[in-house]
Amino acid sequence: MPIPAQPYPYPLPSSGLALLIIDMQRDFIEPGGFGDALGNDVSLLRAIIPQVKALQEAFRRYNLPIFQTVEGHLPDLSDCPPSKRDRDNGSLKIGDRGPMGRILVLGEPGNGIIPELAPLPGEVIIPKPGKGAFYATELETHLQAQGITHLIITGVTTEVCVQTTMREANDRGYECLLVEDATESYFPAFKQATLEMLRAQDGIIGWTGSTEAVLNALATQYSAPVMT
Ligand code: C5J
Repeated sequence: MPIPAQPYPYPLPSSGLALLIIDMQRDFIEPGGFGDALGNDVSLLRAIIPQVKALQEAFRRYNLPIFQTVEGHLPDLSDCPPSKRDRDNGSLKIGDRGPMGRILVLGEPGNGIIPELAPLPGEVIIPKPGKGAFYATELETHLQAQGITHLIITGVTTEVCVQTTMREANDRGYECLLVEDATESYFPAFKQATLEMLRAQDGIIGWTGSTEAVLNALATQYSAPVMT
């Protein structure tokens, strides 16, 4: 069953579907992290947690793969271009020590996924040094190994890491649907513009649709494994 979406229904495959959750880490969503240090109102991003959680639970129910990413750098910052660190004029720079440990450094408390969306054992977390989830990561290897062709995309922030990832995925041939109410930005106008540009020109980058539409289609197309 296709998912009602824009610019036209998204072809839900019988296999090869995965959920991609981008950067739902404390650094962006909780006070004291990178997003806060840059002067953003991080409470805006919390609004999508119930929708992302509902999708995460549905994918688990139907035994479909889930991949989460976190943006972060090695402790010696050898994978952080000086340009990225220098262009950040916030109160704390990447690698500086803040209330949740070193900003945007892998393994620090702030780099962890928020407790509401904690992965289960065996679910893959992809650390990524860039904005796109395909750049310098193992994501594509995982997707290819599991025969994934279609991605349902969620997370933050819409116009930065989510959009960059969806463009990277599209260039690699993945059919992507961005879930409108399961992605958020510190800047509502940027979110809206991103949704419109991704689905423009007959889905030049892909589709956008609602959590409800995705959940309904999943329930129709897939069945939960029978517990014995
Ligand atoms: C940013 C992200 N905004 N996850 N990262 O720096 O969108």
